[in-house]
Amino acid sequence: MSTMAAGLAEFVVIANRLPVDRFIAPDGTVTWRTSPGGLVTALEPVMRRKGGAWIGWHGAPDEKLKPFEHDGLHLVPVPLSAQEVEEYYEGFSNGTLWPLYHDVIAPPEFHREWWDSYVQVNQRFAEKAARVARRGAVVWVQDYQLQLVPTMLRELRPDLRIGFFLHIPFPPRELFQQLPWRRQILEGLTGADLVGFQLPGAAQNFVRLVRERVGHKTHRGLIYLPDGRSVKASAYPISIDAHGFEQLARTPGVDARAKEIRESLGSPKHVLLGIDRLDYTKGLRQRLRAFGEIIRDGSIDVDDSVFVQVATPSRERVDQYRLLRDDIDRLVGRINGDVGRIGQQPITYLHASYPREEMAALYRAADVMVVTPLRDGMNLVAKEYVACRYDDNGALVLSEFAGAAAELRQAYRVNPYDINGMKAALLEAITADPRENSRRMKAMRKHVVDHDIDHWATAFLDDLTAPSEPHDKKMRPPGGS
Ligand code: GDG
Repeated sequence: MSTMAAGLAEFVVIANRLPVDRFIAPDGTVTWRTSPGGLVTALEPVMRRKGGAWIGWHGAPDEKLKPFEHDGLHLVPVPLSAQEVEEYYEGFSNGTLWPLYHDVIAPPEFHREWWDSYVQVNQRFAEKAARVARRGAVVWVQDYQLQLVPTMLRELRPDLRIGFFLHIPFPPRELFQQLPWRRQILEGLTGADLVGFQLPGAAQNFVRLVRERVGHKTHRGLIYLPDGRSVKASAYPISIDAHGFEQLARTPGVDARAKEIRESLGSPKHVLLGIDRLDYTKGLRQRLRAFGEIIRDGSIDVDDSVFVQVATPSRERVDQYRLLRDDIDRLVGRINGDVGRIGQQPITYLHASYPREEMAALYRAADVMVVTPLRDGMNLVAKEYVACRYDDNGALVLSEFAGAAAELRQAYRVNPYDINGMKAALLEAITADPRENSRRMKAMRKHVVDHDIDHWATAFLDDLTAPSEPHDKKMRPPGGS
């Protein structure tokens, strides 16, 4: 931590949120807890080794906090006012960019005040990073809330090596072009030396848009800027701490809890599971309808099968999320009312969030994991399920619109818009020969173990820190295509 003692970090992560949550005890004592998540797990060792700092909002509006140490991490809080939370975060990030980048499943809203706030908050993050980073430091900016930071930061600190990773999809031009501030976003991102996406298609969408909208020359995944700098755009599919999940799944406590869960569900033959943030991109409605219909059709018996759907509360102050909650409440009620029997509810719906141990126990308890987003950057739940199936049992039903589908090729693949197709895939997964499921699971587990979160972080950071020649020394692309 010697570098931080001097107040300057060699490695800086910038994300909308700090990786901690605050708890205030009844006696007023304040404690911080590291929020469990792959990103912290992956970056913690690098942060420790390099004397790193993490810059982000701490989660409470209208409050300024000094930088502090927690669990060996140097945390630098960025304040947000209540109005900025409403305009920059709930507004532009989650009411404009989120739906626009997810196939406009919900209509994005465009408001000029939201954009102004987005610019102002991105500038604040960039200024904070400019003060915290040591000369020549590596700075890694995370996600859609901070797309202007790379260029803003480069203007303040041209000596830095700047990387950006987008956790959500990057849309095709037909959709992206709706954005009134499309050019500013593209220019914001090209401030980075490396722009990472979940899938190659997203990197291609980005490069093409930069060529068409900003007018820079490009060649494959490279963008050539007029100042001689080049920007690389490439795919780095994110993953999970596979080893950590497997270890957790193997603990006797989790094993016992998994058995208990099955018993409390009435020891059915088949337990199906969905775990998602309650979000309109996750395809909850489509999957519940498909399940309700296979019971109604008599393809499976209500006494044999239970669907457990965990919907973690999310973005509850954004209108579309409130409406979604009511919508799903009604649908679950209708299906349970239509096809349930006394003491036999086909859907167990839980609007709550759970500790990691309980998540692992649910993964262990489920015969079929149902992951059916309408659009998803990656989907870590699918990978977590696979990592927890150390006995190679269980089946994964996976939407082809999740980034994870590119890697988990042995899953039962579905188009979530095709309810009949989804019914068929659910039935296939439920009734498959266990040896077939085991063959599929083994292959998927190998993939997740070999491509874990460390693999992801190392691949990105290696590329970010690899020396790049200025492009005037390189072969110019023929005709600048
Ligand atoms: C975005 C992109 C991309 C959920 N409920 C509980 C809980 N979780 C954890 C899961 C998983 C994570 O939250 C959710 O990750 P996903 O990838 O499934 O989805 P998003 O939140 O939409 O994440 C996505 C991801 O960023 C990473 O780049 O994959 O495409 O949309 O880890 O386990 N964890 C606990 N209790 C819960 O109730 N402890």
